[in-house]
Amino acid sequence: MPLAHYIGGRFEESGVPFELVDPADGTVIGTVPEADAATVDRAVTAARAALTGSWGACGDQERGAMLHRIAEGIQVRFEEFVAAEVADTGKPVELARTVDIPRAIANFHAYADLLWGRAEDSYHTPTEDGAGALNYTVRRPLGVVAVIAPWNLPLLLLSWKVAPALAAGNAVLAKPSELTPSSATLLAEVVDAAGLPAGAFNLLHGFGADSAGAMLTAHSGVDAIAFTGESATGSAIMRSAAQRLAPVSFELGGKNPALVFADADFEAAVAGTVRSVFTNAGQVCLCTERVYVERSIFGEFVEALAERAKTLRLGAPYDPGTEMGPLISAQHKEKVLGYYELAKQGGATVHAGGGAPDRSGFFVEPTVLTGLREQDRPVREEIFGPVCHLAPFDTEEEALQLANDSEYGLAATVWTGSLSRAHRVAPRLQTGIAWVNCWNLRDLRTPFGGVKASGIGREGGKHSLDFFSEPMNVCVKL
Ligand code: NAD
Ligand code: 6OD
Repeated sequence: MPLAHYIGGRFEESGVPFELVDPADGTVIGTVPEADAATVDRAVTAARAALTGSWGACGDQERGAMLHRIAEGIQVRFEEFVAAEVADTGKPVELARTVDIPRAIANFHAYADLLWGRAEDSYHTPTEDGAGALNYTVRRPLGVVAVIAPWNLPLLLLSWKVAPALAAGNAVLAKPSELTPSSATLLAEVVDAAGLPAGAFNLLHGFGADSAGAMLTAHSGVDAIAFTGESATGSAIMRSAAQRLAPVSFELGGKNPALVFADADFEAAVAGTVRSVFTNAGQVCLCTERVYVERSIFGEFVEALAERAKTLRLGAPYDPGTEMGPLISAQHKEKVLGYYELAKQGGATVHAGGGAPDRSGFFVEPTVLTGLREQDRPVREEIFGPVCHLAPFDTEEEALQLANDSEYGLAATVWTGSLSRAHRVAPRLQTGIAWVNCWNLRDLRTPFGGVKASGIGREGGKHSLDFFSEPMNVCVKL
């Protein structure tokens, strides 16, 4: 099926088409229709109708069953989803097979299951006549919610919000990134086959500013917005939502630090840092871009990391042995290379990489830098590429001060052999997530999100269900 919007249970291709490009070789691989204002309006109307129709009448059990069917539907078409994700992103096929698509499946199963574990407060309240009153909480969906997702983990991050939004009984308007529309379109087919009532899930393609994204966030028929993407986009969306006081949940950018103490398992810290810097070509919001290493092992650590970076095999997604793929677009490649240049001009020592290989596609080299000052832009700003800057520290206090000196606060990683240090340091990190001796180890029930410019609110487990629903107090005089 060609790429299409999915509105009120129907696929449609309205709107001016734009081109979809394969990042691995720069060729055009398809066209995508850009939703216009009338199309967005139709989708909002369809979603509102679903809330007052059969979707609104579904109980937890029915919605849970539908979510499980969606998960099973993705599983059945697993390789199609893998191929879609690989075509749009150029990522190594193994990454899509082991992370992106399994996690999307897990997201739907997890929120279907979580519906059953949900409990609400109830209180017996004393009254003067001695009979008392019963207070209890009812949770209701927010209504029509817009889910706007980025391109780096397309289906994983879209389903991370769509699954809890549907579980809580909302009608969803999903907009994937303009760069990665394919897996979301397959998801619409799976949702359709899973028998969700028309309008419960709708899909719109298009760009952000001055396009479908901005139209959704400004639409008076959209009751809430869940967004993952750049912090600057979050600000624009918040301004738009503020006009009508619509609630927002934001998962935004990061400039994540790793702290490597001399008492850490050296090999594990190097291997873990390689993963946390270079996975998905550094295009994961949780990737490490700043590495602080205790001075006594600094030189040895830099050398080990650079050695590994130099041997990472860049390649096409289906080439056996490919460890790192391209960046998402020519524009993003230009941005990342701009930071490499800025670092060199700023006096950085380049221990690995620093440029782009001579091949088609949007590849850049895995890059390891030292020697910049903390206030230099490549150390302060999110690059979102396969690059990190390392600096030494002398004390635990200094390590914490360096890690926390950032406008961002998404995730941090601590490598240490001391249990006491781990518990001392982790809670003092100004981030939403701290990993100790691991990276990106996820339990879907845990709170996920960032502080400072890295986000607003928490998602994950009951936190997502809390965002996507509103508690109401009922007080009954007995
Ligand atoms: P982006 O902000 O450019 O775009 C994300 C989505 O928002 C896309 O669908 C885009 O079309 C839409 N959009 C853009 N401008 C908009 C506007 N004015 N109004 C409404 N919608 C708009 O982000 P990106 O480049 O796709 O993704 C990379 C960024 O996302 C990085 O900063 C990364 O750190 C962040 N990210 C954060 C998390 C997290 O969980 N914290 C996860 C993944 C990515
Ligand atoms: O694992 C997740 O649930 C999650 N939200 C990951 C975000 C990755 C950012 O690129």
